Amino acid sequence: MKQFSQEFIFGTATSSYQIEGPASVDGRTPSIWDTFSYTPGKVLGGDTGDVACDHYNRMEEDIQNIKNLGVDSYRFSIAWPRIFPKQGQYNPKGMEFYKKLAKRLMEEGIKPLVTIYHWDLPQWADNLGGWINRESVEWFMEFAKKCFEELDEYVAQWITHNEPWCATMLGYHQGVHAPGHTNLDDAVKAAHHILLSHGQAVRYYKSEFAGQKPIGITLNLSPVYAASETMNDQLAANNQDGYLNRWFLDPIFKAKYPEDMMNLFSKFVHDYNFIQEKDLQIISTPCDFFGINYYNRFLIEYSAASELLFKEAYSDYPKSGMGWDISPNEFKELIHRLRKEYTDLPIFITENGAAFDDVLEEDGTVKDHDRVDYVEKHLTVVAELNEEGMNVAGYFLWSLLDNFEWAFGYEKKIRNLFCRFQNAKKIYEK
Ligand code: IFM
Repeated sequence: MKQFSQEFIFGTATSSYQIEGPASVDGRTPSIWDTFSYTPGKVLGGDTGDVACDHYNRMEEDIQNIKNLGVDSYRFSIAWPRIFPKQGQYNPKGMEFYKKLAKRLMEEGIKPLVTIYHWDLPQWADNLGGWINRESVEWFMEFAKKCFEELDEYVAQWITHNEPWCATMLGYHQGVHAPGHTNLDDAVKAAHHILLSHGQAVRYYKSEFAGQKPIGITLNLSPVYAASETMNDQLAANNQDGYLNRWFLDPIFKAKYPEDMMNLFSKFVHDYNFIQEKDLQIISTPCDFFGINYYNRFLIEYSAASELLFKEAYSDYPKSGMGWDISPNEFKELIHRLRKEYTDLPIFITENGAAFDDVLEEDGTVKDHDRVDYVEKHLTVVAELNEEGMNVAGYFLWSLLDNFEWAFGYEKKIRNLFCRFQNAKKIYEK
């Protein structure tokens, strides 16, 4: 049996827009995801987060579900348009919901891990240019400060941003997420401002709330492999690694953007004047831990036809319901690389999990073998990493609830079935 230390944190995670529902009560105004999901053709089946898991109304029931899971911690995010429905206008009613949630979790002995931004930018902010506008850093700071002031006493750990790559490259470059832009120039600016707002929030928190709770950021990272030994495929894999991983890791941990990527991007990014003096120092402000969301590896090959000269290659790995390679061994390699090239900070796996279609047994039940297998394999890797002294301090299963999976709407079942996780967890008792 693999052992986890007593301090190891088992948790489960969600985000506001994906589960809350009640999109226009208690003063909330639309976010970019309300607008995007109401735009025909953007979300599969025309699904929206209007109702989602109705968590806003069913919070108490969900807390009991979390409690029954026996996890140590619950990671959730705060809907910015509930807190600042209009520019500069604080809405205490919106904050009340999160205060109650965090307090109730504490009462039940569950540590609240709060993500400040998980993609639901207020529409008013997007109307002013969204993350492309440098003023977004100030808007975010106003929001973050209110969260710190009102919630810090109930929160165990803070995450400034979830997956800036998705928020910017999917949202401003590939156009498949809100706000749906399709140019790299916008995406790179948006990424810079998100990272800058992260650094500023960490600085502010550490100076105003010194010695309080651990604070960090969560990136989605995937190890990238070349489909062949050819120079072209190696180059292509390096480009994807730069686009997905290094563009975010380097500024956070090395206070610089990767030069090879700056050159590659320069065909689309007109100038880099938006990077001002001291920005990179701020972005690289030391954190207390590093959050990683891990789902899959990438196999990449050269493509002359694609903007950044790479595309996904055929891979014969078994796939999750999202079509992603199931790749626990590569998960281990990713952590080794991070330890070697980037950081000694405690690592939290702030998301891991898999979508699978329900398979009905003869007796009409769903035994969920694939998901159990996926979770067990990844938990085994975490345990092995800790045996090697890699300091992985926690693991959060995505997701607590079967939720709104962004552009896929409610199509993908990316959930944690309570009893299944409990079973998996029993194998790895602390
Ligand atoms: O559902 C998402 C989550 O919002 C961010 N990380 C990946 C998950 C699965 O796609």
